[in-house]
Formats: sequence, structure tokens, C-alpha cells
Amino acid sequence: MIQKKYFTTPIYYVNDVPHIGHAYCTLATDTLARYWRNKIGPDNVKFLTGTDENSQKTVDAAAKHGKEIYAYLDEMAENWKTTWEQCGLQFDDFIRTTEGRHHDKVAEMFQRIYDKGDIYKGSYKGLYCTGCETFYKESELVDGNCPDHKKPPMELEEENYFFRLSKYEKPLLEYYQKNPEFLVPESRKNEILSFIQSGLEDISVSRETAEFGISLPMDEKHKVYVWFDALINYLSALPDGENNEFWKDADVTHIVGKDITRFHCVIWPAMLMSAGIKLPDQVFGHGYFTVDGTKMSKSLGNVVNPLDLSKKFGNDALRSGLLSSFTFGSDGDFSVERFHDFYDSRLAGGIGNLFNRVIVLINKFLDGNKPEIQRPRNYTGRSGSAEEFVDFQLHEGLFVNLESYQLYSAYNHLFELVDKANELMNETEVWKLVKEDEEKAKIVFGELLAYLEVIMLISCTLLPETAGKMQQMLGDEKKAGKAQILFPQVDRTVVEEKETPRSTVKFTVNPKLIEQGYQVKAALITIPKISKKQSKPFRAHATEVLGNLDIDAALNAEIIQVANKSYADAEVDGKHPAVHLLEILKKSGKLPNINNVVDAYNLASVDYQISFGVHDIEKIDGDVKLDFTTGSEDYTPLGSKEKVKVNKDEYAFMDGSQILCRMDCKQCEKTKITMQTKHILIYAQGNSAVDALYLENGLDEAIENLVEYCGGGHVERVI
Ligand code: ME8
Repeated sequence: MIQKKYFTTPIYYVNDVPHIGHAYCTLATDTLARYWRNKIGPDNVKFLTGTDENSQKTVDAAAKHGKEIYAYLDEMAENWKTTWEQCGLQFDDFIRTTEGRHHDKVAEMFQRIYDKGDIYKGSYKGLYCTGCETFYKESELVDGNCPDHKKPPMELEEENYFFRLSKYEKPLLEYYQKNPEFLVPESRKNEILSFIQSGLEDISVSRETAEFGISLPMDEKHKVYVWFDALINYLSALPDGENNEFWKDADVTHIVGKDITRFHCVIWPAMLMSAGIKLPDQVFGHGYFTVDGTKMSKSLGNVVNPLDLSKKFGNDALRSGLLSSFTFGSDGDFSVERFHDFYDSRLAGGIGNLFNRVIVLINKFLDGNKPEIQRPRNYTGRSGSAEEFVDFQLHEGLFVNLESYQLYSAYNHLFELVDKANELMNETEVWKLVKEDEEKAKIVFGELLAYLEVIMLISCTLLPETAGKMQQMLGDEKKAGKAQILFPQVDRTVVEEKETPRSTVKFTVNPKLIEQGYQVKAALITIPKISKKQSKPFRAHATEVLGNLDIDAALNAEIIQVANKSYADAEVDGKHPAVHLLEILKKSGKLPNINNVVDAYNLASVDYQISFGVHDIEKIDGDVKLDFTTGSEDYTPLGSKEKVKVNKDEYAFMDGSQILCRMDCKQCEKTKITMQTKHILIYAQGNSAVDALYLENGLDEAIENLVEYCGGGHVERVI
């Protein structure tokens, strides 16, 4: 029987647009699928990707954008699909979990597992993080927060249907013993094995309170738990499900990130065992990207969009830049700077330059006549003819590496061949030799052509868009084609436009103030362009936030009472900024429209009743501290030309020469945000009524608004 291969990626949540982490996984899977298509024929390979849509996250995201849920899902799924197409990915199918084919299969599987007696009804009380759509044990939390989303999970108590995962503890361990290659790499397998060995508990597989999703066939009131639903996509995309040749007769390989290997290597196989379906052959758990050493996250504003890289550098640069950065399976870091260096050295200066030089010289000095290919003299490996050299390199470069998921090694093998060819050119100085001794030079060109040939063949899998151009340059058997620029120069200044250097600010707080309950959370953020206008998505978001706000309760919040008391005690005629805004809101039903930046943090300010200090970093003198006043500081309040005297022992935010914000109520004129401001210092001010997490969440919300609605980026936490 002809071997068949079925490759899948995770189906991605559509509450956001794709980033390079998602692209990494999808490009890796695409590369493996390409390799196998070449080896066993395109009809014997299937590559599936898609979107996970029945999640509470998507319901919340649609509401946040003021969109009807299905309209939002259609728009986002289209965005993911076209992003992958534009990035040059060749998937055979794209599944959405809102499709009828998926709903039918999920209902059928659920019923089957229920009929087997592996799903029962019970009640559940637990801690649930909507970010991960997962229940957590108290012991798994870090300082009471979800370890991934750094937010406290919510307490959930509801009637649920449970899947008897515990029943599959032994069968799973036996399966792992019999199939040691089921989960790779080895390090992930050890993690999962110890998780199973520590004891499996039954899991809740329905949600009574979910608004959206697939109803249980036996109980319409409940929706299928999103993970139970999502995993089934791998079957629902196949006509006839498990009876399809791409399941029953194929090697089924799931490529997933390390974050979700547990779902794929514990729950999914147990579900399949219960339903009496063959298990996938292999799961590969790849590692995670950080960006400039930090976790990629929207609230940090460091999310890298693969389309930006593809537009600027091309699809093959995106693909090779990501896949050659580190071993598939390990974690690694991404930086635009390093990506650009890679592009310059490996692609433009390496492969591009090599092809260009060789073809230009052959055209110029040999009238385009290609000499016979030769086994390269600087190749020290196995002996043999030029053809054997090409076959051997192809085998070593692709077969050996890609059949064991060594994408990183495959690229490095390719780059080494390029280095060898360049070395041969430089050692022989063939551009001089050709003028002195054409016959000798022809031999060198023959050797160089052997390198170009194998580089082109490997590139059909690793640099598929460039391989076509390489082939054109290599021409036919006799004549070389026209020289082309494979990787044009990319101007650094354009890419780094967003990265204008920004001074950083150190922030300190007098410990005595901390003892009194005063605290601060601060961050730096860069805004490309401030606008007077509010965008439509921001207005929709503001309407939703304000719709959920109890204004009177907010005006009476303890944080405001404590602030008011501190102004009274210090005999300062102050008004907390959130009170000012809440009063306007109460009177007019709206918040004022100053500019998109001020409006963005004002919204978080009323939502959390937090006072934000916001300053133009370029106008700050040195570092910032929250300290007691001596009474001799300079202070000109916002909107005033006159200096005002402050009392001794008030608290204030100060830089090297003046007061930036008196108590938490009035900022100064000098560092205010203007339409020219680009780099901002924002701090959330708290008192004894709130804890650090509350303040952090408030600051997060302000930053998310600045990132989402004002294009903010390069966020850096300073305290
Ligand atoms: O988990 N580095 O979807 P998701 C590398 N819908 N890869 C990353 C990454 C990073 N920083 N961030 C994300 C879900 N990924 C579920 C899956 S499958 C039945 C349901 C990649 O949108 C990585 O492959 O959160 C990870 O497993 C996947 O995106 C998670 O995507």
C-alpha cells in the first residue's frame, strides 16, 4: 500500500490576528508536508489547518469590537486563512469549528463516548481561566493567578458532564510504553508521562453557562467544552472521519506547541480510545518564541505579525528566518534586528550573491554555456561522481533531517553548502582565473554548478518561492538563464522606523510611602501618531465598558474615599481624576473626547477608578520618584502658567527638577501629552484600598487600549 501522511497544525483561536508563533508552527508543518509531497506524491499527503471558534474568548472579542458574533468570526477566519495564503502556505483544507461538518462529528463522537458509559453527569466547582479555557487546581496557580495569563481564574460552580479520563490512565501508560515515538521530542514525553503517572482525574466536558458552542446531543442546555470540541477537528475535516484513508491508512501527525501537548497527548488519545478509534501516530510538541527576550503579548505591545515580515522580506525569508532560528522542539528568541542580520548574511549576501555571481560570470565569460558539472574539490565527504555528490547532499540535507523533524538542521545544511560554494569561488578566484585559463575555470564553474544544483533542489522544499527563480537562472542543460536578484536589499531604516530610540526612565518609591499603602505600577509605551479622532472600534469598546459600569458605585469606591481623605488631611484642594471623569459621565452619558491616547487611558481610569499619571518622556528630567515633598519643589499645574507652592510632606511624583504630579490628582504642565508626543510614561497610582494586582490589571487595561486603539508598541514595564 502507498504510504499516506496526514499533517495537522493546532486550530487557532480567532480572537486575535496571527503572530510569528502561530506562523512558526504552520510554516514548519507546511515544510514537512512539502517534503512528503515531493517524496510520496501530492495525492498522498494532506495538510490541515483552521480556526477554533466556539470559545468564550471569541464571544468576548466580538462584543469588544461591537460586532455580531458570526460576522466577527467570518471576518477573523478569513483573516487567518488569507494570512496563511499570503505567507505562501499550501494547506489542503482549512477547518472552522463553526462549520456543519464539525458540529455533526462532535455530536456523533460525544454520543458515542456517552453510550460507552464514559460520560456522566455531575456537579463541578472549580477555578476556571477563560484565557486558557481550562480549569486549574489551587496548587497550579502562581500567587493566585493563572500561570499563563497572570490573572486570577474565576470560581465556577455548575452542573457538568464529565469524561472518565481516570479510566484511561493505565491504557495511556501502556500505549506510551508500546509506542515510544508517540510524543516527540523526548523531553516533552517525560513531562506528559509524569503528569499521567501523578494520577488522572475525570474532566468536565460541558459548560452550562456557555453562550456559544455546540449543544450536547443528549442535553440541549449544555455546550460541549471547547477543547473536547476542538480536538475533534482533526476527524471532522475528513469526509467519513476515521474511516477516511487519511486516518485509517495514514501516518497521522499532529504538530502543536508545547502549551497544548497535554490536550493532544492525554485527553485526545483517551477520547479516541473510548470511541474505539485508531490513535494518531505522532504528536510533535514544538517550543515557544519570545521576542527580544520577553513573552509575546498584546498588552506588552511586542507581537510580531508574520505578514509584516513577509511583505518586507518575502515569504522565503519569513519561512527560513523562523525555522532556522533554533532547534524544532526548543524555545528561542526573535528580534527584528537579528532577523534582518540573517536576511543580509544568509539570504541576500549568501544564497542570492552566490547565484548571481556564478550566473553573471558564466554569461559574461562563457557566453552562457554551462560546463559539465563536477564533484567539488573542496568537498571532503564520501567519494563519487558529481551526480552522486548531488544525490548524497540532497539525502543528507533533506531526508535525514526532515524525516526526524530537524528543520533547523535542514536549513543549516543548506547554508553550509552555500558557504562551501562561496569558499570555492574565493579560493580559486574564478573571476580572475577565467581570464587567465578558461579550461581550468570551466572545471571550477562545473563544481560550482554542482553546488547550485543541489541548493536549488533542497530549496524546492526549504525556499519554495526562490527555488523557481533559481531554476530559471540555472537555465537548461546547456545554457545558463538570466541572472536575477533572489533577495533584494531591504532598507533597515524602514523596518526600524518604529524603533526610534527612546530614553528609559527609572522609577523609585520611598519605602515609607509604601508602608502607608501608596503604590505604583508604571510602563513606557511608544505611540506612532496621536489623533484627535476616536476610532469606531474604540467607541464600540468604550460603550461596552461603560455599559457595564455602575457609576454611583464607582464614585463611592474605597480607592476614591482613601484618596479624598489624603487630600483633606494634607489640606490640598484636589479632585481625583476618576471622580472628575465619572461626574462628566454621569451628567452627559459620555466621557470627554480629548485625543485617542487620553481617551484610551481615561476609559481604564473610570473602569478601575485609578488615577493615571501620563507624561511625555522626552520632557522628563532624569529619573522619577514617588516621595514626600520638602515644600521647595517647582510645580506648575496643568493648564496654568503660574508656579504653585506645595506643602512640606505631601506626596508627589517628581523628576530631577520638578513635581510631575501632585498627590494623585494634578499633573504638571511641562510634561503633558501633546499631539507631537511619541514616547509616554504611564503610571497607575494606588493607595491602601487596593492591592498590587488590581493596580497591575488597571494598568494592563490602559496599555491594552493604547496598543489596540492607538497603535502603541514597545511597551516596557519600569516598576
Ligand atoms: O491553543 N511561539 O490556539 P492558540 C511559538 N485553539 N508558537 C506559538 C507561540 C509562540 N510564542 N504562541 C502560540 C489554541 N504559538 C487552541 C488549539 S487545537 C485542537 C486547539 C502556537 O491560538 C503554538 O503552536 O492559542 C501553540 O500551540 C498554538 O500557537 C496555540 O494557538
